[in-house]
Amino acid sequence: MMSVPYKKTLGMLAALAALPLTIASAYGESALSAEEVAKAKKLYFDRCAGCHGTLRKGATGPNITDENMKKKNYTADVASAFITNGTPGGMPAFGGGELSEADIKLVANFLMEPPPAPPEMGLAEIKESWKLIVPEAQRPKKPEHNRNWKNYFGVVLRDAGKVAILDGDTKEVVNIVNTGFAIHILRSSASGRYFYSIGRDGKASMIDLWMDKPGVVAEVKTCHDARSIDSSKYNGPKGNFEDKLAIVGCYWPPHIAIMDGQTLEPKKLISTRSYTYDTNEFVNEARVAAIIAGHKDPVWIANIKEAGYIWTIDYSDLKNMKITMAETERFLHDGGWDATKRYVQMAANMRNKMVVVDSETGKQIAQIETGQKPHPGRGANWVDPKYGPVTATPHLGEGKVAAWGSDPKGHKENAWKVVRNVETLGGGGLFVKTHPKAKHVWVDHTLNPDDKIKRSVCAFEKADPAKKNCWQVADHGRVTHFEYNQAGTEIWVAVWDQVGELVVYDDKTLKEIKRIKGDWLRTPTGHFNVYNGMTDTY
Ligand code: DHE
Repeated sequence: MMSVPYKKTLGMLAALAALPLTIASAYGESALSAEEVAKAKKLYFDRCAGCHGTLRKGATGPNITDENMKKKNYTADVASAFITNGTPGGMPAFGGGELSEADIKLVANFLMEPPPAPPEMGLAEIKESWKLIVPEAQRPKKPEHNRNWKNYFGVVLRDAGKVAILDGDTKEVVNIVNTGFAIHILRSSASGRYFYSIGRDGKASMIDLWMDKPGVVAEVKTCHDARSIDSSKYNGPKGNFEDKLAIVGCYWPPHIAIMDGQTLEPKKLISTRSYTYDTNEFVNEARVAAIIAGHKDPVWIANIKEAGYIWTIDYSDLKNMKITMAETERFLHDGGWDATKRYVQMAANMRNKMVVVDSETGKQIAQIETGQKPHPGRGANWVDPKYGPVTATPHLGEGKVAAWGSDPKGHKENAWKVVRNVETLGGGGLFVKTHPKAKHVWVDHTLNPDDKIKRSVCAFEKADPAKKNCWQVADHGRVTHFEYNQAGTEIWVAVWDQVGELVVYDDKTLKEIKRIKGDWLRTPTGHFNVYNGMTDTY
C-alpha cells in the first residue's frame, strides 16, 4: 500500500484549507442508488465506523456527520482528499491501492448524506445465532496432546476471519480455525484452556486448546459490531468464577453481552446508551471499548467510550448486578492493569490522557496527561531503576513512549506522574510490550505514514532506557503488536500484509530467532500467548 509521508500530508491539509469551498451535491435527496448506498455502508462499516462511529459522531476520529461536514463547508471532494491521504493525527491513507478511487468517491458522497439507522439486536436474536458445537460432556477431560499448551500463541488472521494456533516452543502450526469476520482480538480464559475470540461482526468463538487439533466448541453473534471480549477470572472468598462467564463489549448496538463461559449461551444484555459524564448529553452510540477482567474481585472493568465512564461491573450476582460508574474522560479506548492488578489505566485518547481507576472502589483516582493520543494496547509494566514500578503507553500522534509511576504505596511521589519519555521514530504507535522476566520494552509505529517507519520497531532497556535500538523488521506491510512467550525470553511481532510474517526475536540479544512464513499467514495482526493472557502479564 502506498502511503504519504507526514510532510506531504501536512502540505495537503494546508492546500485543503486554502480551497475555495462550495457545497457540491447531495445534501438534499440521495444522489446514490440503493446499490451504491449498500456498498458504501459496508465500506464505511469496515473501514471508518471504528474511529468515527456508526452514527459518525466521532471518537478516535472527528465528528463527520453530514451536518458537521456542512458546517465546515467540506464537500465530497474534500472528504475524498482526507480519505485518500490520511491525516497526521493518525488517520491512515486509504489511497494508493488500499481502496480504489471509485470506492473513495463513493464513501465521500455517502458522508454527505445522513447516516442510515443501523439495526438493533436483542437477546432472542442473539440466542438464535448461538451454536454449541461440542457440549462440555464431549470435550476432553485432559489435554489430548503432550504439547506445552500454556505456551501456545493464538494469531489473528484478520482478513481471513481465522485464528492460527501455534506452539510457542516449536513454532509449529497446531491448527487454523474459522472465527468471525475481521477478527479483532483473542483473550484467554482464567484456566488458559479456552481462547475466546471476537470478530468485528460481533461473533464470539470459543476455542478448546485441550483438543488434539484445537477447534471452535461454541459460537454466538452478540451484536453487529464489537471489539472486546474477556472472561471471568476471579477465584477467592467470594466464589470461584474461573471460566464461568464470558463478556463481549459491543460498538453497535451499544451494549454488553454476558454469556456462559463454558458454552457461550447468552444470558444477559446491558445497554450502555447513556449521557456524557460531563455535559449529560444523551449519547445513543455509547460504545463499549476495552474490557478487562479482575483477578482480585469478581469484576469486569469496561470503558464506555463516548460517555466517558469506566464501569466496574460486579458479576457475582447476575440477577442483582452492581455497577460502579466512575466519571473519567472521553473518549475511552484501550488499557490494562498495573503490575499488582489493582489499578486499571485506560486511554482517553482524544483528550491525550490516561485515566486511572482503583478496582477496589471503582473510583477514578488520577488522570495523567501523557502526549498526543495515547494508545497502549494493554500497556507495559516494569521497574524503572530510578522511579520504581511504572506503566507506559506509546502515542498515535507523536513518537514517544511515556512512562508514569504506578506504585502509589511504595513510590507515592511518582504515582500517576509521567516520569520518563522515550523517543521513538515517529507517531502511529499502537502497542508497547514487556514481560517481568524481559530485559527490553518494545514499541511499534504501525500507523505511521512513512513506509520505513511503519515497518520499524524500537526496543529499549528497562535498566537504562537510553540504551535503545530501532530497526526495520520487514520491507512490506505494516509491523504491529507484540507478545512474549511464557518465559519472557522471546518476543513475537507481526508483519501485517496480505501474506504476512511473524518474526520472533530473542529479547536479551535482540537477535532474530525465526521468521514464520506461509500462504496461510494472511493479514496477521494481534497474537496472544495463553499464559500471559490468563495471568494478564505485560
Ligand atoms: Fe483494535 C485492541 C478498537 C483498529 C488491533 N482495539 C482493541 C481494543 C479496542 C479496539 C476497543 C481493546 C479491546 C480490549 O482490551 O478489550 N481497534 C479498535 C477500533 O475501534 C479501531 C481504532 C478501528 C476499527 O475499526 O476497528 C481499531 N485494532 C485496530 C487495527 O487497525 C488493528 C491494528 C488491526 C485490526 O485488527 O484491525 C487493531 N486492537 C488490535 C489488537 C488489540 C486491539 C491486536 C489487542 C491489543 C492487546 O495486546 O491487548
